[in-house]
Amino acid sequence: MAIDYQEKIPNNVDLSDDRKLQRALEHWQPHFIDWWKELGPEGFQAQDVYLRTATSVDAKGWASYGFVHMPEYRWGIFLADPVQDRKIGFGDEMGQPAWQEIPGEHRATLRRLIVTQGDTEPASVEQQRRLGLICPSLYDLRNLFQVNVEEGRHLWAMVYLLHAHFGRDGREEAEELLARHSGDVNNPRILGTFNEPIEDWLSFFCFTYFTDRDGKYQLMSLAESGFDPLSRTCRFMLTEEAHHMFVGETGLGRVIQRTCDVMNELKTDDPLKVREAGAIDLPTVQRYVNFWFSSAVDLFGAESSSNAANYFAAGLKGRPDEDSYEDHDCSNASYTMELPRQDGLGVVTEEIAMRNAMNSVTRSAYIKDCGIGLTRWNRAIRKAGIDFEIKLPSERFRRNIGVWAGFHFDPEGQPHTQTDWDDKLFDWVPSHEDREYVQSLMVQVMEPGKMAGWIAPPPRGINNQPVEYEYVRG
Ligand code: BYC
Repeated sequence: MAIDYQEKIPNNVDLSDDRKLQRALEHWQPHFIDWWKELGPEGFQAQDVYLRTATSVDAKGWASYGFVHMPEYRWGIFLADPVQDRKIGFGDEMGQPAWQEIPGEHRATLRRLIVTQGDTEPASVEQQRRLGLICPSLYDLRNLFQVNVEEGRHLWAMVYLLHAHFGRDGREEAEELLARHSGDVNNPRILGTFNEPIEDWLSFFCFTYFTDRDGKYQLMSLAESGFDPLSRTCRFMLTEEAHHMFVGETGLGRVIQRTCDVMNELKTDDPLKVREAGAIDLPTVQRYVNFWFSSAVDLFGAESSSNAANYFAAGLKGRPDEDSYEDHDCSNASYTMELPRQDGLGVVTEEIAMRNAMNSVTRSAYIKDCGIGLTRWNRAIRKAGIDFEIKLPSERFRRNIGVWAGFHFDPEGQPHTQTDWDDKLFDWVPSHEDREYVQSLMVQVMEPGKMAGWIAPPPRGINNQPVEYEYVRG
């Protein structure tokens, strides 16, 4: 379906046929624009940015690039094309036709899931809003803004579902999505990670690598939903998530490459000497990885969760790639879960019902996927002849949600006493000095093709443009 970009709200959902819904969304739109201007990217609202705009849901619709002022980026609502006669693929109602309208008994649960998903999108824009002022290059600046405008559209997608299917409570929830703010003590964002400040680009790259990958896994789970409009929205959003993770993986890869180059130039593996030369030493990169990975691992919820069991039983939220499993009912299956011994100084196992273990199943798939980038970075480190390996910490490390919360397990998964933990924590996560050092490197570079000294240039530009292209103008 072609999308009319002259409409106030470009969309592929026949909005003009539903005047009430159109009016409700047109009422929300100025609130969104005000929020974007106030809490979106600082300092670049009037610049021309070389952005990719999705003009349709097929592969061809992804090829549209052009210069846009961010507040005028078209926030089209998109649903992936419907699958004919789609059926619910798991749980107690498996094989029944997917719902086009929400069954009354699932209304509150679906609303909660959609609101939780929707809340993360503006949260991440708020977290990243000052990064433009300290960008390492125009190429990176443009990538940041591409990520930001797409999060804006993901918010629109969730708001569309709330307005279209939840009546007055949906409209109220949509307003709340703009009222909660990342890090606000009185009205914070719903999930922990989305209240963590992102004040430097190393954190941004870790966030897009680890947190956006949680986005991928949660969207894959919701794409399995028996509520078809949610499934179609998430399928479309997933196409954008890949670029965000690319920004994270290549960003961290370029930081590591630059560090290796400096280490080889200076023939040193002394972190202090690396810092004196203005690069980010590898142990500091590891501590940032530890911080953001452990925060992201919490986003999957508790290891054993009756919420997750209910979502699965009801057909609301499946497992990523549900088709790849043989058993889509799981009511007779079990899962062996690790948990801390009562004194916190050991690990025991327990059999739990598989339906209750769905968060653990998804988390394990996520952790495996996280490993792929590390393999690439470690290959580059080895190729540079340097003896260092970036590792994923244990999923027991620094948890605030689930069975490991309140205990003290180190990145290797070994238990510690509170005193031990307090002594060693800043060997494992960035200390105040680490953050200050990284912050000291964050100086804005706006000359086309030029890179800050702590990051290697990318191998190629965007959309066949050269690296030295002027991606942000004006
Ligand atoms: N922080 O039974 P449990 C993305 C709450 S990222 C704070 O274990 P459940 C993106 C939980 O809400 C993807 N609270 O939870 C990435 C529940 O509260 P209520 C976002 C937490 O329901 C980058 C209570 O603890 N999408 O798209 O099985 C940039 C009991 O927990 C946390 C979704 O998350 C936490 N980390 O699973 C931009 C999908 N974890 O309800 C975007 C929708 C849990 O008792 N959300 N709690 O008040 C869900 O599917 C589930 O809510 C969760 C939790 C997976 C988050």
